[in-house]
Amino acid sequence: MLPIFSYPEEQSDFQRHLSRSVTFEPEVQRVVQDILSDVAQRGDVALLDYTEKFQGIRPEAFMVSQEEIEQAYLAADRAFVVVLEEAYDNITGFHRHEIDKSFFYEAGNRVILGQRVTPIERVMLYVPGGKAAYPSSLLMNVAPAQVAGVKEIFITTPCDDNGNVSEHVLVAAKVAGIDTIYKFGGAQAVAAFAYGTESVPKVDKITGPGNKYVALAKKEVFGHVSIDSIAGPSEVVVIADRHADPEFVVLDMFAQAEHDPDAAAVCITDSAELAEAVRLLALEKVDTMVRSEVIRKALTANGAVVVVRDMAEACEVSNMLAPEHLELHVRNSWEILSDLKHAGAIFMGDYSCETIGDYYAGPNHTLPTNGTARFFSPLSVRDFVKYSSIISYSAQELARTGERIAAFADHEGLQAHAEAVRARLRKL
Ligand code: HSO
Ligand code: ZN
Repeated sequence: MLPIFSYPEEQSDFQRHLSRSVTFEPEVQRVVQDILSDVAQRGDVALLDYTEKFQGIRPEAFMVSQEEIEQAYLAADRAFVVVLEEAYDNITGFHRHEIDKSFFYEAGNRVILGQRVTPIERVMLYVPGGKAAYPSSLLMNVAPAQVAGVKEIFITTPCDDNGNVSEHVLVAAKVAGIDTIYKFGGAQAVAAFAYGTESVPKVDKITGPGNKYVALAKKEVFGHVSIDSIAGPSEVVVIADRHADPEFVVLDMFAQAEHDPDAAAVCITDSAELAEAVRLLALEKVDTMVRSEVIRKALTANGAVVVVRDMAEACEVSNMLAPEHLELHVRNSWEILSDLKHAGAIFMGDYSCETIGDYYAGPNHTLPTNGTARFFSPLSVRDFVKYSSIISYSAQELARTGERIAAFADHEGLQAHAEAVRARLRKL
């Protein structure tokens, strides 16, 4: 568990150790495709059939009732409700800074050009069931959609054997003001909202994490509807110097590892002493953790400590990994920020652990995974709007430029394009 590599000497060993690929097995692809086309054709009945087949329950109602939501809310621990409310306010507050405004400008000669921003109208947010039913993820998906102005937000989450959904999810939904909650999960739920059924509305966009069937179903319906990114196994990189506290480093690596046996946690340090201390403490502590088995698996398969010669090299290695989460346990984290090019979220200094970002601070915890921070960004308000170009031309400007535009069309051999302009020029 947690081998130590030195960089650059052992760069290729370390890269081999950490290489993870996200591929969907052909069997999963076949199953998902069947589900998608069946739900597209047979609607509600297919949705219920697959729910019965995979979960052993045929829910009587499609949606959670208002009483169920109220009951869950009243039964919830008050302190839990309060922290959910605070988190929701923080997340909403952060996302308000992301609002893109429409713009219009005068381009001369009474021409007006612009871009108008309008919200996507209908969105479905998928919330996984079982142990991974995270109320935090519900808040992280709902808040930016609301800030964007999405009118209709639906949640779907798989129900248990008795037809009930996670109370924690219901409480979070109540805090976020959402009361349209469906009881379905899996690829069949994605299909239902992508195509619409008798009882499930067709939406414009589907967001939220899920297992490999859900992820592949989202990928398959992309284009028919919009989706957020496909979340892969997640990771944390901790850059630490000799001032770092090994206990903080280890617990932050464990926090990532406890999510999933495929999660990755890497510490990059210029101190051989700290590297050794982190490894030893991790070995000592792992068995004391409730999820020790998952942590051990993750840190054995995808855990590493990399010893570099200086902070410039630490940044180089981090940029190579393009991690989802990047923590800087160094004396002056702001000093190296500009050298860090690719990361989903960057946590500055010893007191900014990932947990704070996962639950509470405000920025979104839905982040690009598996090296995709090179080209993807955190979930944001921008994911819930779309942009329309506005073009308002004046007769004067067309008189000035029209013949050139028509000639451009001639070069493409598109006569009607050219004539559309020349017809106007004749009237001027
Ligand atoms: N670290 C996860 C989010 C999460 N953590 C939810 C706890 N609950 C992915 O960024
Ligand atoms: Zn987490």
